Amino acid sequence: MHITVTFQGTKPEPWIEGLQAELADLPALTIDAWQPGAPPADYAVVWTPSQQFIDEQSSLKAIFNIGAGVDALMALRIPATTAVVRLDDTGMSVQMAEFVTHAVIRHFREFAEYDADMRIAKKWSYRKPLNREDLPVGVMGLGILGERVARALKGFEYPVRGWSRSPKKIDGVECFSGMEQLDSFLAGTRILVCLLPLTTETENILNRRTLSRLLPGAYLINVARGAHLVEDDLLALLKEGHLTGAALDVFRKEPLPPGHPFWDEPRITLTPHTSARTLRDESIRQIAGKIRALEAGEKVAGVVDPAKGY
Ligand code: OXD
Repeated sequence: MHITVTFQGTKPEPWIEGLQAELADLPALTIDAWQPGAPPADYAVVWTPSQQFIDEQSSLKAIFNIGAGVDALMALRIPATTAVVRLDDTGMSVQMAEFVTHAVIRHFREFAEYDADMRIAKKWSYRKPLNREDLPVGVMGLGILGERVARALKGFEYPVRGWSRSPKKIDGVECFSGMEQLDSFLAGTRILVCLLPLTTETENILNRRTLSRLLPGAYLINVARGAHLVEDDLLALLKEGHLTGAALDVFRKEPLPPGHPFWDEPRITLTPHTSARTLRDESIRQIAGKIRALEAGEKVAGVVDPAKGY
C-alpha cells in the first residue's frame, strides 16, 4: 500500500513517522511526502493540496483532510471515485467549545473592560452584572463542532439557539433551519457564533443584511472561515453601534496582512486561526483506523458529500 502526504504549512515527517508506526503490520507499506511526478498512491493525507497533486494522483481511494474544514479541497476537481474524508472530531470539538465559551464569557462578564479598568486606569470598580436572558447566543452550523459548542454554552445557562441547513434537534437549544428561518434565528440572537462550513451558499453570509437583523448591541464570534464575513460590513456596523464587538479567529487573508483595519480596531479581539487545532497523534490514529476499515470494505464516518460541500 502506498500512502502519500502533502501539506502546506505543516511538516510531513512526523505524520509519516506516526502513520508508519500505526500501520507497520501492513505488507509492502510505503508512506512518503508527495513530489510532483511521484507514482500513484492508494491514499493521501493532505492539507490544502494543489490541483496538480489531485490531477497526478487520480486513482486515490480516499483523501484524508487534516483540518476541520474541507472548503479548500472542495474548490478542486477531484475524481468521483476518490472519497474525501474529514477528521471526525479528534479533540477539536472540545477545543472549539472552550474557545467559543471563553469568548462568550469574556464578553458577557466584561473581562476586557475589567482588565482595562485595573491595568490601564488602575481603577477598582464594579459593573452591574448583565442578565444572561438578554444575551441569547445563536450558533450557526450544528455539525460536530457546532453542536458541542451549543451544548457547552447551555451548560452555562445561556439561552442558546442554533441554525443549520437541515433541521436538527438538540436538547435545550431552540433550533432553526434553512434560509427561510434564518431571519427569525438572527432576530432573537445577540451573540452570533459562526461555525458553518464554507460553501457557495454560505460565503459572505455574515453581511450587512444578516448582521443588521441581530438584536442591537450584538457581538460576533467567527471561528469558521474568513470568507463567511464581509469585513467592511462588520466595520461599518461597529461604527454605527449596531454591533458592539467581535472575536475573530479566521480572516479572508491569513495571516492577517499588515495594515489591515482589524489590527487597530479595539472592539475586535483577534486570534491567529487557533480556535481548534489539529491534534496530530489522535488524527494519525483515526486516519490509520479508517484506512484499515476502508481496506476491509467497511464504511467510515466523515465522508464528505461533494453536492453539499461538507
Ligand atoms: C480548519 C482547521 O479547518 O483549522 O480550519 O482545522
